[in-house]
Amino acid sequence: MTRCGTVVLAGRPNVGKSTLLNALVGEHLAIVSPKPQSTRLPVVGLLTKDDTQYIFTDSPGLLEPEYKLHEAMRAAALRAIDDAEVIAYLHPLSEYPAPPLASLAGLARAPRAPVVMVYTKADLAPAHPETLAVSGTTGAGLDTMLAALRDRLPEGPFHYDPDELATQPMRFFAAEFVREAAFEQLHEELPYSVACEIDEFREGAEPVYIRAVLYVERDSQKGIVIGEGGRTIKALGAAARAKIEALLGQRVFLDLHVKVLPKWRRDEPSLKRLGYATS
Ligand SMILES: Nc1nc2c(ncn2[C@@H]2O[C@H](COP(=O)(O)OP(=O)(O)OP(=O)(O)O)[C@@H](O)[C@H]2O)c(=O)[nH]1
Ligand SMILES: [Mg+2]
Repeated sequence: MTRCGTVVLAGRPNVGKSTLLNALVGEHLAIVSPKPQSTRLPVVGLLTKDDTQYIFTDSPGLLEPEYKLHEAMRAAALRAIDDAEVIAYLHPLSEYPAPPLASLAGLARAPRAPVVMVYTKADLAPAHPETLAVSGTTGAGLDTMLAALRDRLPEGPFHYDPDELATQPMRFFAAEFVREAAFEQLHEELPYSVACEIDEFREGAEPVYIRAVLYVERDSQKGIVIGEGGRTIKALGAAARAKIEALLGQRVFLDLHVKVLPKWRRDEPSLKRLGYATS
């Protein structure tokens, strides 16, 4: 009998959830950044290995909301935890031991699904006996983690073709990779004011034509994102295009524009339009 089920990767911001999703799936699906709070929406990655299909969900980091976007991120993370059949609770090994997930997440009671404690960034800290520790960077511990998860997954048929890696549309990843490039190329708080919307995605064309709008919150930010003579937006677009091409496996023309959507992080209709639903 095969096994198949959903596993959420949950934990504080910056503990390495997205890096681990990518390492498990073997593809760069989820955006990664040294800056915390880079993931805003869950990203699903599939791994089919032997008799087991793992449906992983990378979730936004659990945090204390300071504005509406944070509330949407927290709601999305809690929903992903609620929906999962197994919860992989991630915490850096250097900060052993982890607080209980329920207290970290501010849950009224322990979550319904079984929790597997996974210590991350094992390459940065000395080993602890009896702990499951992994490194998304080196790949250490991944097989042990998969075996522990497998034991807790329900028996049942696969939900997806074993060759599939992702479930979300390419335009979702395109918008995410523009954001990842923004996290890499823009400084300090600016990446947090960046959102991306894909206006057009013409797949029949060669190269694939993608028209994207990068939103910031203020006019002054727009100037910085564009840069002197358009230098910054050009570099950002080139980096984003390379990421999209790598996943799509096709050449891409990325038509990237910068616009201001005033205070979108605190504005419910703007959040909704950008796909960050709060409820
Ligand atoms: N050395 C080392 N660094 C890691 C490892 N996993 C993640 N990192 C780094 O830690 C930082 C955060 O990684 P992410 O994968 O973006 O963390 P996250 O938990 O998804 O963060 P949010 O989405 O912001 O909540 C990045 O700079 C990663 O390169 C690891 O196993 N070893
Ligand atoms: Mg992340």
